[in-house]
Amino acid sequence: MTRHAVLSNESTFARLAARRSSSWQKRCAAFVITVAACAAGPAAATLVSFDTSSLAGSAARLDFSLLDGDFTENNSVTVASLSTDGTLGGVDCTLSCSGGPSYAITDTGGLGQLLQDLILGSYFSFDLSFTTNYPGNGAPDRLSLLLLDPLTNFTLVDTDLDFLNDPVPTQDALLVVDLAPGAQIQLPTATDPDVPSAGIIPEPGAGGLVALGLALLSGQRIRSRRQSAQAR
Ligand SMILES: [Ca+2]
Ligand SMILES: [Ca+2]
Repeated sequence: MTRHAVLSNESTFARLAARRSSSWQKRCAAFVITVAACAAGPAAATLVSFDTSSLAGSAARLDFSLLDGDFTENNSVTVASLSTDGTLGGVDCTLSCSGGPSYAITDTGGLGQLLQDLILGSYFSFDLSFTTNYPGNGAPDRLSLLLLDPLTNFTLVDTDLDFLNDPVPTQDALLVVDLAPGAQIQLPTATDPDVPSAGIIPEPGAGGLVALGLALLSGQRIRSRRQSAQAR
C-alpha cells in the first residue's frame, strides 16, 4: 500500500469515527488525526496531548516560552501540528518565533514565545521537538507551556510544576523541558482543574504510529460490529 493510500484510508477512518458520539471514539479519532499530522513531522518529534474536558468551552491561550538560561543563543523548539476538537483562534508568533503552522521559537534575545488562542474542546495536542545544547554555564534553557486566560494572562490551571526559585523560574506549567543533553519532558503529577496528559509518544517513526492509530480504529470497528450483532 502506498503512503498516500495509507494516509487516505486513515483520513476516511478518522472521519467515520468522528461522527460517533462517545468520548472514547472522539479521542480515538483525534489520536489518528494527530498521528497523520505526525507522519509529516520531524523525525525526533514527540506527540504531546492534554485532556481539557474539564475546561471545555473556555477561552484559553497556550503560552510556549523558551527562556535562555546559559547566556548563549544556542537552542530552538519546534511546535507543529497543533490540533484540537475545540476552535483554534489567533496566533502571536513575533518574539523570536517564526513559521506557521509549524512554529520555531529560539532563545535569541533571551526569550522566544509562541501564543496560540483557542476555545478549548476535549483535548489539544501538538508535535514537539527541541535542541538540547548546554555548555555548562548558568542554567539550561527552559521551555515551558502554560494554559492561560487570554483576557488576564493568569493561569487557568494550578499545577505542581512550580519552579519559582530556579534561575529560570516558571509556575503552574503543563509541560517543562530543560534543554540539555538527555532532556526529558516533565509533566505535572497534579492539576486543578484536572488537565491530564492524554499521552506522550516519542516518535519511533511515522509508520509505527500510523500502524498504531489504524490498529486502534480497527479495534473500534470490530467492537462496533459486535455491538451491532448483539443488538439484533
Ligand atoms: Ca541558550
Ligand atoms: Ca502551582
